[in-house]
Amino acid sequence: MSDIRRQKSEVRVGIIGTGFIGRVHARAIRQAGARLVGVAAADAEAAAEGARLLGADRAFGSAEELIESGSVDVVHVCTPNHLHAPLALKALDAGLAVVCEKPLAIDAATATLMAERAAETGLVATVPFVYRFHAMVREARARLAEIGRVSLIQGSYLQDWLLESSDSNWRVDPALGGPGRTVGDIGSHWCDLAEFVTGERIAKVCAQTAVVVSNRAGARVLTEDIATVQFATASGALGSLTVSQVSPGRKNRLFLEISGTTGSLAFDQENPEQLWFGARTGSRALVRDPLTLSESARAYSPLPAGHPQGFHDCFDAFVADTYAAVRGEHRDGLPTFAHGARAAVITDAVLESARTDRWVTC
Ligand code: SOE
Repeated sequence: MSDIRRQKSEVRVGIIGTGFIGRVHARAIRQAGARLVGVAAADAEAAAEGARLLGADRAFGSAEELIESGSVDVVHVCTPNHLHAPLALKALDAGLAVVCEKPLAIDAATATLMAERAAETGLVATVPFVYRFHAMVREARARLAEIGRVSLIQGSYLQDWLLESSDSNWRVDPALGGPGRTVGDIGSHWCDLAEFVTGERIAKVCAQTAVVVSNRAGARVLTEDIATVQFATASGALGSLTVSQVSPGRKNRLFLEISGTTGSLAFDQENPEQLWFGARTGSRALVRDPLTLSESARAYSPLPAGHPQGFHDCFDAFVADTYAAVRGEHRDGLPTFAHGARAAVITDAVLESARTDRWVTC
């Protein structure tokens, strides 16, 4: 029996990887009242620096050492993509709960295997599809019935941090990031959110991808900077998604709009305090206000109206819900490895469609 089932009071956590997102995880871990026992990184020196920066009790010489130490109950895998699967599987095999960054794996088959392994072990295994934790996303989900039958789901996720040829990152290298980039890195968030809010299932996709900046840091770029996807859901709704990491001025603009037969809902991640409710007459912007939100959204609205919440709050709520699940409590809308695998299946379908120039089912 893992320590976590014996020791309910304090969740002991290790982080593997100390980049930008590792720091966000560390903050959320502390916020959830858990203990950040240790950090592992690419090497012992980076781990020592990471432990200092993240405020962990200690540094581990390697990820394996951390996983096998017997001193943690939960491992957060915050490494480049190619290490997600081996490390998450090792942690599950060691009886540990796992939080693994997205994309869960660099291909759908591996991600599916990870979801199956997590289900077999019964351990909590989650993926930070954190935009689910915006209060106004929960509000959209709660109000879905008010817009009638969903006919159209569309939107985009646009960034510009890879606009210049001098912009580079491990995600661009297929050996570390996987054969795709923009679709798995940010398109996965959008697809997860679209399916989460609507309850629809994207059933087939027809996509195009392109490399816009063909050389970065002296190397030829092989992974897509942009993609356009049209899709149909299992119930017959139509949709489209545009993703880009080279759209000047767009920093982290995830936009999702759902048209129903009687109303519309629209959410913009960069303006997360509002949800647009569209109607033939009387369209209005709903504001995040715990006094008027539906019950499911209120749970993710700790601050009063007019005190803006954002990305950190989403992350904090995601980690808090993960640890609640570790303690055996149910939390609605927790993104698990099954959702990570689902996003990986859609990602693979998009990349295959672009490659083969045909519709692909997912
Ligand atoms: C970079 O594109 C990135 O940090 C993604 O990896 C995250 O998942 C997204 O939330 C913000 O952008």
